[in-house]
Amino acid sequence: MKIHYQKFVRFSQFALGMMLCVPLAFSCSDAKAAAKPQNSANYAIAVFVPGVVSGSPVYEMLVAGVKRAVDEEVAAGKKTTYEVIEAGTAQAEWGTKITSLCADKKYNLIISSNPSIPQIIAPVSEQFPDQDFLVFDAFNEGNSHVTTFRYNQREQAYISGYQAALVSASSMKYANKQKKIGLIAGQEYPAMNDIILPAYLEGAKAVDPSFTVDFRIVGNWYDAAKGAELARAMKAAGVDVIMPIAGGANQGVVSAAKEDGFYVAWFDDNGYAQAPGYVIASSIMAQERLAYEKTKSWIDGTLTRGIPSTVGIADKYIDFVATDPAYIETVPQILRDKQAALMQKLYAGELALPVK
Ligand code: RBF
Repeated sequence: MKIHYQKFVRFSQFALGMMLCVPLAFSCSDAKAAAKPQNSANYAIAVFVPGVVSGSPVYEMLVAGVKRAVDEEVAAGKKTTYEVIEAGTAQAEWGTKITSLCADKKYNLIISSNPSIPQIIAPVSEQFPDQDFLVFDAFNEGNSHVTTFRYNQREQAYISGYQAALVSASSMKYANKQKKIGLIAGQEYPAMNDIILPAYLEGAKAVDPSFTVDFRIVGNWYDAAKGAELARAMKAAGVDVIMPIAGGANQGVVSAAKEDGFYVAWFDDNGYAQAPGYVIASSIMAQERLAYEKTKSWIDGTLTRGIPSTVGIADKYIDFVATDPAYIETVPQILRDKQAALMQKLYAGELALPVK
């Protein structure tokens, strides 16, 4: 009985799959064929957020970029849609959630972001070989349905470390004599341990080779109380500038900075408004622009699929925000000039910081 039932279920799933799949496949290829000359395709896009959007600059920018691309399609009269699916903080569930998204067969494209995603979608992509994925802040080779873009985070973290060290070594109000800066991460992962942390130290050492980094882990991407607790302990241990890369937990670091008096080097987007007078750097990745551009090129059929790309300072996908009034007010001219000189060297290619 049971076997029959399972067989029946399997058959019905298959039959249902075929019923859903065949028209979808046809409508999809029809749409794609017509996409270029008539620009008339309608697509359904899922934005799979591995975590929660609010409080995480990378995810806020991701959603904003896709939204801008889809809004333009809609304004041009197309029925392209996007849906944001927050996978939540239980990382063990992300694989199952992505699988069921594919099984829904509702989405022509699944967009996501973070370095762990390619590994999670590898088995899913085998199961659903026609499903297209576009993943930012990630690297993957050898799958024509998985297109990745990563940022040169050696550049991004180097300019932060350089600025953090300039401020720490200065006579600014909250700077002390110790050559110690901090980094608080949500969790450890290869891009953090092998690229961001070493480059942050590398940038600091370019100011003074005696700099060290106090590196601590929240253990998740949401616990602001833990973020504040770590930041306070670091400040007590002589750290005067902290770079938080911990999603929602960043807010704890910001409030500890205001209460205990230390500086914050913000990462990923413009963070000067988080705590004017305390935020001394904003080392940004142009994830909103990249997500917008690549969603658009996927829609119009011009995206080179299956190829990993790395973007950085040369094309302004990595940059330092030096024009914000809160930056100009907080950081003395002499330090801003030094940061600007570093950026000039990077823009001009006189200093090259490639990622392997
Ligand atoms: N960054 C966030 O801002 N919020 C997150 O919830 C978040 N979750 C992550 C989960 C994993 C498994 C990994 C590997 C990274 C995560 N990141 C998160 C970090 C993000 O991808 C990126 O490295 C940092 O934002 C620095 O650019």
